[in-house]
Amino acid sequence: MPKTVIQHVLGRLKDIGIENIFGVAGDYAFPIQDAIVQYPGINWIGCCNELNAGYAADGYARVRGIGALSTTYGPGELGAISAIGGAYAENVPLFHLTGMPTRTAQHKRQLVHHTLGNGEFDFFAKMAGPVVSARAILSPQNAVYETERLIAHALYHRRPVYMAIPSDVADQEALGSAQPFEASRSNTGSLKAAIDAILSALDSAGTACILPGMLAKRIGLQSQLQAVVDASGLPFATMFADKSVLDEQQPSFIGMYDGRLMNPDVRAFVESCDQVVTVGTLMTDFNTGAFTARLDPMKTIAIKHHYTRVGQREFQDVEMGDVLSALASRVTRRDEKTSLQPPPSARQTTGSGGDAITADALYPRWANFLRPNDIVVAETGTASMGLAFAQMPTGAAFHNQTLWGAIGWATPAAFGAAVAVPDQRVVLFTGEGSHQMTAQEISQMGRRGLKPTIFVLNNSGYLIERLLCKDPKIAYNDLAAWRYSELPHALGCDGWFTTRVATCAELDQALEQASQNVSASYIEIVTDEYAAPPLPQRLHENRATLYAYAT
Ligand SMILES: Cc1ncc(C[n+]2csc(CCOP(=O)(O)OP(=O)(O)O)c2C)c(N)n1
Ligand SMILES: [Mg+2]
Repeated sequence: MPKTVIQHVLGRLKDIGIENIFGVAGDYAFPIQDAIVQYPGINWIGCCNELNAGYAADGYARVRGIGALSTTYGPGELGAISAIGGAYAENVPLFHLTGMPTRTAQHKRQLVHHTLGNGEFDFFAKMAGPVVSARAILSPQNAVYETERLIAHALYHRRPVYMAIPSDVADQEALGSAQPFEASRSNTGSLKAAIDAILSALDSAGTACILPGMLAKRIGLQSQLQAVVDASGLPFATMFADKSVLDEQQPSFIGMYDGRLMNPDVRAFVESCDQVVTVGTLMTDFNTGAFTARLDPMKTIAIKHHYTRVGQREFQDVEMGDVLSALASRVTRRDEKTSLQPPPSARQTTGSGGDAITADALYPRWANFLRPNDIVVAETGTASMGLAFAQMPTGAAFHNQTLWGAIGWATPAAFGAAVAVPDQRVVLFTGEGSHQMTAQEISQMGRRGLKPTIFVLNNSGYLIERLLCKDPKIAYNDLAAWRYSELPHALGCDGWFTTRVATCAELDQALEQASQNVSASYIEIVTDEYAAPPLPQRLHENRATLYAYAT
């Protein structure tokens, strides 16, 4: 049977691991979305709006390696564009499938709905351009070739791609042909030279350590990276965006490295090493303690996705996976001695009874609540800045949008993660200001019988902004006061455990109940307006030097 354009596209997406496509319906996308609903082994996952669909696909892809969303033309696709930008910044490969008006409507420059009314039809594909690695408008002739090209881009760059299909094209027979995408390989000579250079740098280093990076996780190289840690005996520290790339319960983990803002012992050790091996890290503001980290490039071995740098020498055409595998088999084991210990996993908690929930009371309790294999989704704001310094249990993954930092991401991303792995516990930590942006997506979790644990930190406003701006009490940091714990009920989340807690005793009871709960839990935690964990406090104290705008 000849395949239609959309059948071909979905077949290839399924081949590379896509089993769920998030989105919002629309008439120009009907042929795409009819096919998704009918396609064996692919599920349609409806979302409340396109931005949320983008975030949900992003959360799904962080867990499963790749994700997809489908939207309609114009207002539909533009709603998703901020989420696509986030996926680009954070190396999350997504397929954005959007429906377009028919080719005839385009040729006739018809005044059809969802256009700007000026007869132009390719504006929205152009607008997608800067936030994707590649884009295509399909025809029956180019569909097969363009699908392979977009797959190659998404996987080679680990970035989103955009595909628009005119509504008369989707059900036409796919006419062309193309070689299926093949994963890129290293140049053998360059690979050997890179490994020789790395080994020689390590052999002459008195002390060395590893900074594992999130890109290694996005490419699916965690076991190869772990093999390097095991074979080399090198300790590792982790930066914010890279948290939980490797298991934090192993003796090689020495703690979080955040420049001069946090953990001075970790900073002193990392920065004193003769060699630091970075694997897919990015030296962003939030990874480097607002650029207070000091790593000498001459003492850095940077293993990137498609090239490696050893001091000044750069080795092109060497794949991260090949470098890690070769390194694990050739590196000499050393027993790097550091006196550094990661924070204890079960932390002492403070506060009891009717005491208010301070940051000191809250963050250790949250850390103790986590268990092995949890999927933690932590929103931008004070909550993630506290939790990032809690040691994750074995197998637990910590997800945060550290570079893009769009508040509102975490709630739909937690939905996407829960769709990706319905049998694992997904725990969402969000500030209430962020939650207000995308809270309606919890209804999709309820609708699908998913069982997340959701903590909404209610500190009466945008606390992180209060701490960074000139006047903490300024009007733009205040919020409408919602009754958060009533949202699940209003949004159709039947059978959820919901509560609002304002004292330590209430919090302890809620945590206990949530940990026993076989259904979903939604806990609103009320704290003082200024209850902040150490990192945001440090940012506040140092804002005059760290942020020009705060002076
Ligand atoms: C989409 C988007 N809009 C605005 C911001 C700016 N911003 C960063 S953090 C923040 C406030 C977060 O408040 P909340 O979720 O209540 O967390 P808190 O810091 O109070 O714990 C805002 C508005 C942003 N990062 N992303
Ligand atoms: Mg808040």
